[in-house]
Amino acid sequence: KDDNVLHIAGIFPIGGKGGWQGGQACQPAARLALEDVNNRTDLLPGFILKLHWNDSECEPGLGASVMYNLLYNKPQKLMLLAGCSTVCTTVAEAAKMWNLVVLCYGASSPALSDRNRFPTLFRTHPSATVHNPTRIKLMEKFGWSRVAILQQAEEVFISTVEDLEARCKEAGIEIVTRQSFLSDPTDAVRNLRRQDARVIVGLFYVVAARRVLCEVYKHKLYGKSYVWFFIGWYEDDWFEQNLEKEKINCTREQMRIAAEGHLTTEALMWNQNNQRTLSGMTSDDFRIRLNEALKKENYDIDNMRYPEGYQEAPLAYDAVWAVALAFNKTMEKLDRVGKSLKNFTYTDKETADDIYSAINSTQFLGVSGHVAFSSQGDRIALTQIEQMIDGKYVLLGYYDTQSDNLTWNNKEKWIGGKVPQDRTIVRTVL
Ligand code: ABU
Repeated sequence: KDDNVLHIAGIFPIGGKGGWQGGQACQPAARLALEDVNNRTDLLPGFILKLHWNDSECEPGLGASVMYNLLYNKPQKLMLLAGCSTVCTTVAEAAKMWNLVVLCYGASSPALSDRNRFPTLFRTHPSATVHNPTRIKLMEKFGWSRVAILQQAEEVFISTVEDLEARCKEAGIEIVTRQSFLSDPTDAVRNLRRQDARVIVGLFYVVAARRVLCEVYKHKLYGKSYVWFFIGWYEDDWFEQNLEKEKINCTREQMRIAAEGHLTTEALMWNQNNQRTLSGMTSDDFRIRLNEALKKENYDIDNMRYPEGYQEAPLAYDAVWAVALAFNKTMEKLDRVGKSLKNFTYTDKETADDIYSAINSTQFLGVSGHVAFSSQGDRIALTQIEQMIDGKYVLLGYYDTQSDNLTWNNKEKWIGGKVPQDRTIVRTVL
C-alpha cells in the first residue's frame, strides 16, 4: 500500500566522463538522510519519504530524459532533487512547468540565482560567487593587481567570471586576458604565456583541470613566477588520478610539479564545530556513518580514496532534511483546510505554492552548517583557502565575506621563498 508514502524524485551524476560526478557520495548521503528522517516519529507522522532516482552522468540531455521518466511514471512525485550545474539548469528551467520545486544539493552556477528563470529552485550548495570576494581579498593581500582568467566554456564558469570581473573592476585589479576553451585547453594556455600572465584564476571541471595542468607543465607556466587559483572542490589527489584513462600526456610527477603551490578557495560544506545538528549527529558522526556506507559500496576509504562528491555529501544529506521539514510544515497547513499532500498533482499550483513557501522559510543546523535560503534560493557560506605544499593541501585560512574577516594561519609557502609577482619587473641599470 502506498497511502503513507510521500514520493520524491532524484537525479544524481555518477557514471559520466566529465563534469561533476558527485552523486557517487551524495546519493549514499541522501540515502542516510532518508533512513534518519523516516525513523523520526515527530517528522511527517504516519508517512515515510521515498526517493526514486537515476543517474544523469552530469549530462543535461540525459538529465532531462531522467527527469521526464521520473515525472511521467507513477507514483506522483512531490519534489525533485538534483546535482551538477548543467543538469540543474536544464531541469530547473523545465520543472516550473510541472509546478515542482527543485532542490539542488550540488550546483554552484551563479546563473541559477536568477529567480525569473528558475522560480522554483532552491539549493543547499552555495553559489560559486562566494569564491570571488575571497580571491579579491587574497589578490589584495599579496599585492596582485594584474590577473588573468582561464575558463571552461560552460555557463557555470562564465557566470562566475562575470561576477569576478565586476569585483576586480571595483577593486582596481586589471584582467589582462580572459581565455576560454571547450574541451582542449592547449591554445588557451599558450595564449596565457604570450600575454605574460603570472596570476591566473582557473575555472573548470576536474577532467578539464587535469588537461589544463598538463598544458601548464608543457608551457612552463608553473614554479616560482606563477600562481594559480583553482576551485577547491576537486578531490585531494585529483591531479594524479585517471591520467591513463583520460589520455593525459603528462606523467604523475610532471602533474605534481605543475600543481605545486597553487591556491584553492572553497565554501565550507561541513559544519565546523562539534555541535549536535538537527539529526542528532555532529559532522564528525556524519563522517563516520558516511564512510561506513561508502565502504559497503567498495570505496577504499581506509586508504583515503574518496568518491567524487565526498565534500558535498553533507549538502545532499541536509537537502533531504530540508525536504522533510518543508513537507511537515506543508502537511500541517493542508491538514487545517482538509487537504493532503498525497493529492498533489502537477497542475496543483496552490499546493506547489505552499511547498515553495515552506522550503523558503526552512532553517536548521545541518551537518553542512546553518541551512537557510536567501531570496534567490541561495545558501550563505564561509570560504576556506588552501595551498598545495609538497603535494598536499594545507589550510591557509578562512574568509567571512559578510564581516570582511580573513583568518590567516601564515602557512603559505612559495617556491623560491618569495611571493610571485603579477608582472615582469624590468630593472634599468644606469
Ligand atoms: N561542488 C560541485 C559543484 C558542481 C557543479 O556546480 O556542477
